[in-house]
Amino acid sequence: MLQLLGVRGLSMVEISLSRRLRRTPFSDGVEAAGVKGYTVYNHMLLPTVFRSVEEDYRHLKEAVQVWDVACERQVEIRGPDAGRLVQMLTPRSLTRMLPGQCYYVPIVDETGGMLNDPVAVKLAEDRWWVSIADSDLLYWVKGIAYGYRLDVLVDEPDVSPLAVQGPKAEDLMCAVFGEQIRSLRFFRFSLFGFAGRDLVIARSGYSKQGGFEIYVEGGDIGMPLWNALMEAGKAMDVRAGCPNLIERIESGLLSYGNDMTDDNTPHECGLGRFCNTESAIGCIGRDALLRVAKEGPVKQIRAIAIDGPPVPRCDRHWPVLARGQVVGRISSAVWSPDFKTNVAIGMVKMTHWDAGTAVTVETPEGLRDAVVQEAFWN
Ligand code: THG
Repeated sequence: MLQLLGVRGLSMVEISLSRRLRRTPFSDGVEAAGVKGYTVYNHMLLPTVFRSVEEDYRHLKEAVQVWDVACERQVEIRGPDAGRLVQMLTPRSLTRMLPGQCYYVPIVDETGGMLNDPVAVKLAEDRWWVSIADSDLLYWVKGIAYGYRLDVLVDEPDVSPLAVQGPKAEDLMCAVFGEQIRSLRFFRFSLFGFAGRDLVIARSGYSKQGGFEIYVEGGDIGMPLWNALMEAGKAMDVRAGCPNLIERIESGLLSYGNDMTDDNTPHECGLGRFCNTESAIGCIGRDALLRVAKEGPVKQIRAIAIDGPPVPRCDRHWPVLARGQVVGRISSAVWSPDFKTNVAIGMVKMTHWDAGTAVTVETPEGLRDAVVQEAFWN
């Protein structure tokens, strides 16, 4: 029986809810909207599907969605040593970063291994939010603050991101927050009023359809804001949505824990463009990364097109083969209705990472021909 499950897989299982699996300030709205699937992210509920992954995808690319991404928890760092501490975490140089800016920052340990890939939000010289992916970064940051006797406070504040994504996102945001929204630049934030409170709003988000992220400070205004967006967006066909597996693979957005772990350097992840290791003085993984960056990685994340009909759910690595030898592994894969092929993200050895290289992918449903791509599909 166990073997049968292993072979055929479970199509549906129930996640048992408890206090350990945290709800969000928007969970009531998500449930009322008919959420059909959840995953767990930072010990919190993250919706994965409303109507179907394909219907959600089509709607995201044509209209506007409101996403409960409260699971993108904030590690707040404040105090005189805040800037110094954030630079200790990342090989991306922060010396030119100003308050009002957001940076996508690889976070590395002393070996150069990726611990997280958050968005850093610089609120002030002495106050930062690190908007984390799915790993318990808080404890690493607290440990460094304590171990180095830094003059900072590190905690997880009551701040829950709500994303508004899709081609009509700007119109919807204007209806709720005013025309000033339009002048917000990519990866910049400003303060906007709602219910008598000032909220950080950035032009950013985990899709390439355009949009914003509202850092909702105070869970009590979560549902009032959710309802205001749903009401204002009626004429734009606004719907509850969530990070979409198809769209994020097409867009080349990486998923920590899926596409990379602490076994990978930023360079292996193709995040070398977010590293200025030479000038990132103080970064804990600096020496290790200077060494690996000099040689260059021997394997790297690539976009890969997998031939044939829709692949099954990818919930484990699928070997990538060439002449019968393992030359890599697929970590994310799904059928793309727009590209009419299976789009995938995988780690491939340098001998086989050139665009156009033909490989074979060992899926749970058999071998498939596949081709390494020049870039992602966007
Ligand atoms: N927004 C916020 N927090 C987050 C995410 C987010 N925390 C978890 C997770 N997502 C972190 N991972 C990513 C991955 C990619 C991007 C943002 C967060 C991203 N990348 C763009 C790219 O790669 O093209 C832009 C990067 C840039 O140009 O600086 O946006 O989505 N708050």
